[in-house]
Amino acid sequence: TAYNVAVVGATGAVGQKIMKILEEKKFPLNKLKLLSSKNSAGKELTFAGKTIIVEEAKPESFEGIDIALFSAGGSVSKQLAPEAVKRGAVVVDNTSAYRMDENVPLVVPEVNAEDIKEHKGIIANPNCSTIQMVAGLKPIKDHFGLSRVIVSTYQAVSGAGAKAVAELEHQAKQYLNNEEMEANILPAGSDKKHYPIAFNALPQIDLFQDNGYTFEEMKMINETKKIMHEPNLSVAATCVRLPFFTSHAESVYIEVEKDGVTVQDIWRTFENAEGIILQDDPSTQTYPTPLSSANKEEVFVGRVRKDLDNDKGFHLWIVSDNLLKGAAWNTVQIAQTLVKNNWL
Ligand code: 11C
Repeated sequence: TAYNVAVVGATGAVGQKIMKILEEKKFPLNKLKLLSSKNSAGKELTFAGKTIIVEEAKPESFEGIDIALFSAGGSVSKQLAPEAVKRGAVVVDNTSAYRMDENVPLVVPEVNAEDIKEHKGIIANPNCSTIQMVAGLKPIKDHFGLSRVIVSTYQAVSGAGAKAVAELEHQAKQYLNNEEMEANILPAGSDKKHYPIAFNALPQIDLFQDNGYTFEEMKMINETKKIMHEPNLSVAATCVRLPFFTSHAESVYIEVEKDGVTVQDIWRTFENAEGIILQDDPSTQTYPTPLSSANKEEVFVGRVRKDLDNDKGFHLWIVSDNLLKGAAWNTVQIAQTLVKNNWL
């Protein structure tokens, strides 16, 4: 069987990566429809050597579509995902619009693929920094139990969109030319104040919530509990933006439930885990970095250490491309799982 697939937000950074992966993985396509906002409609994009004209996304665009991959921002998903579902499509949504909706499965296939079965038309793709962390936590939970997670992130500017990427490039040039840096986007486009990201680190990703945590931090906390089916897991997050373009890195402290677990046990678990590549050898300075993991689909783990005071505590370093496993690749994986299991 081959499917009619729509990509909503086809001209955006994630939409482009989704198209590339659909082509590379030879997704069983009958027809590919490329949709965007009015502004980008009419653009010509190439897929598998053929030119496709991008159309403006409207409710009627989803007639005859089997699977719609949304990556055009929360308001577009709020408005058009139900229209797509009404017309018989299954939506995989890359925005935060439906993630915490109890009728919407929130899925990282290596962790909770089975949840896809329960969908009622919409499946949500988690936040990028959550995806790579839960991919690393799942094999630990399965083998040793998991009671606590404390994460600090080191996140790439591409997570904040193309304008943030351009802002970093511009500020870096200004700084090196001894000019004053202009800041208009980061830490959060819609917040009142903006600070330079070049040669800096910003402990704010997205807007502050009433409890003093940022929305990005709360996404990591709430989404992790939902994906792992662990409402009582203790999770804390501090999310920080750094001046590099691609891949989020995370320092993750975990506490396992089992006694006597060793670093070697954890290594073995990661070596056998789907979608994970262990890169951990201090003797050869082997560990993943944002640059080494960029443009790769796996989640990379290194720097596994036992806590010096808590026998059940371990420290991990988890790195992955935020636009691939963190967005486009996880989205296509969900679509692949849907069709492979006939769960449409
Ligand atoms: C960032 N994690 O790095 C965000 C971007 O909820 O899908 C992803 C936003 C989302 O700024």
